[in-house]
Amino acid sequence: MSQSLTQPTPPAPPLAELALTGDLARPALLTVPDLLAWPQHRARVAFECATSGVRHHGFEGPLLYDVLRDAGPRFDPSRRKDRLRFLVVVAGADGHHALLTWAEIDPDFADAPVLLAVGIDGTPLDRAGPQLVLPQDRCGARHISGIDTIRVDGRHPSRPDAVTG
Ligand SMILES: Nc1nc2c(c(=O)[nH]1)N[C@H]1C(S)=C(S)[C@@H](COP(=O)(O)O)O[C@H]1N2
Ligand SMILES: [Mo]
Repeated sequence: MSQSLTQPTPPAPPLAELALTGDLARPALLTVPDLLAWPQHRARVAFECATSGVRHHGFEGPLLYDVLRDAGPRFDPSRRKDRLRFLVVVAGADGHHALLTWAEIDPDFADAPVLLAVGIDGTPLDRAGPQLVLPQDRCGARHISGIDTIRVDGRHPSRPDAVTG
């Protein structure tokens, strides 16, 4: 008696997409495979979660700085003070989000080796979405997984009453 040997293969879930938005000359919609176009870095990190204790992971991916710089933040790159007014809002698809300052990742300032991970412990993040990796953080809360939006924001007036329109 013959039997069907092949089951229909369920369609693969779509690739996650990351939107780079805000005060950028070149906003972009990137997949995790797109992030392989930048130089790749590795980091072994340990961080503590308030609820589940210490975690150890190995990540690889481009520097957040390299990816955002290529999106063209709307500051004058030759003026260091101009860059100090920019924030980077990193958000997961579940709404968890954190703010970094541009100066935190800028080589002229704190130069933190923050990664936009394309893989965790050897597993690609193509469908889960990229993950923020801050090797210098003791706490795990900024290791945002499933990032779907990174917004660069340079609209910070020096005084609240200076806000216009
Ligand atoms: N998208 C998203 N990322 C997140 C969180 C979250 O709630 N949503 N929690 C953070 C916290 S509090 C910790 S400690 C780490 C936990 O990482 P792990 O799941 O690899 O242990 O993920 C971080 N990344
Ligand atoms: Mo946590």
